[in-house]
Amino acid sequence: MPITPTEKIWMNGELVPWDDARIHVLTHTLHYGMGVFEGIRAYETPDGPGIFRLTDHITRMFQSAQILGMEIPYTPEELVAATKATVASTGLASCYIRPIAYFGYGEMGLNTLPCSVDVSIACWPWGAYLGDDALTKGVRMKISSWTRHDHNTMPPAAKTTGNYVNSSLAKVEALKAGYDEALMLNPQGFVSECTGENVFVARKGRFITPPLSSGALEGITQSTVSTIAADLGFEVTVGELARSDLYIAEEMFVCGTAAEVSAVASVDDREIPSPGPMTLAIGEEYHRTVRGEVDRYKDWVEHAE
Ligand code: PPE
Repeated sequence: MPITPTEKIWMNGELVPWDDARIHVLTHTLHYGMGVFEGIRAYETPDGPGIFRLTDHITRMFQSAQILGMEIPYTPEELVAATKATVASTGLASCYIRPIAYFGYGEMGLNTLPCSVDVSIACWPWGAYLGDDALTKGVRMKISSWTRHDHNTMPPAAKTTGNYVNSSLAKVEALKAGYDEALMLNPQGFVSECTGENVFVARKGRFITPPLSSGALEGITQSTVSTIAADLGFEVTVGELARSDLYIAEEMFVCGTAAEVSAVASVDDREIPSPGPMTLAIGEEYHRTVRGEVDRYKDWVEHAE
């Protein structure tokens, strides 16, 4: 999806003009994929842009860095404040936010220990990730020929730049085959997640979402949606899903910061009732929640001071 430039990007402590946010071609992470990043959304609210679960996203970024053995030269509080300042500098009512920490210029070779760590935060307006009607019409999914990373190959719990080679291969394969998104199985053959979303499948009236051990990212939307679903009176459990569970799903949706709640209309051309009534209720409540319209979830919406 195209990027629309905004005014400023935060780079290593400073807000610099958009066009000046450049890096050297010998930047370490460009070569070896050892970077950690986040995808966050700010939504329009009557009190200005509300950044949804900002602190949780920054916390996960530090956990991703911890897994890589990367020391981010800022505190989480500093990056929370920097994110708010970046959003405020654009004057946008809503946007997508992309913080990234990466090994910088100056060292080459696989040893990251001597490398500097650089951090930047950019934001820009971004529309619906899987299409405007993803909640109401549903997306067509294909099980990928690519397998999700094994825990001892690439750490799936870390949101690292390098992990997305796997996701991009699967995404492009699915798009070229005429589908909207790919579903990834892990090396044991169980459902893990999509290229950029977690998965929820309804069987026998309750939702099942795969555990972290399946190789899925610990999704913040997955956690939000699990809370919303339970509060709406739907049962949600964490559990293993086999391929055939998807083919006979009563309802299915995928969720992520970018994709929000998107219904699934079919998997490998097996149709799934879409959007199911539970999916629709959860998706609509998510829509209100991120905009600060649901009192009990208001603490998730973080405003610039
Ligand atoms: N799994 C993967 C692999 C993933 O990339 C995401 C986010 C999720 C699950 C859902 O996580 P969360 O956003 O915390 O609910 N994917 C980001 C988009 C990837 C992209 O760059 O494109 C996102 O939603 O921002």
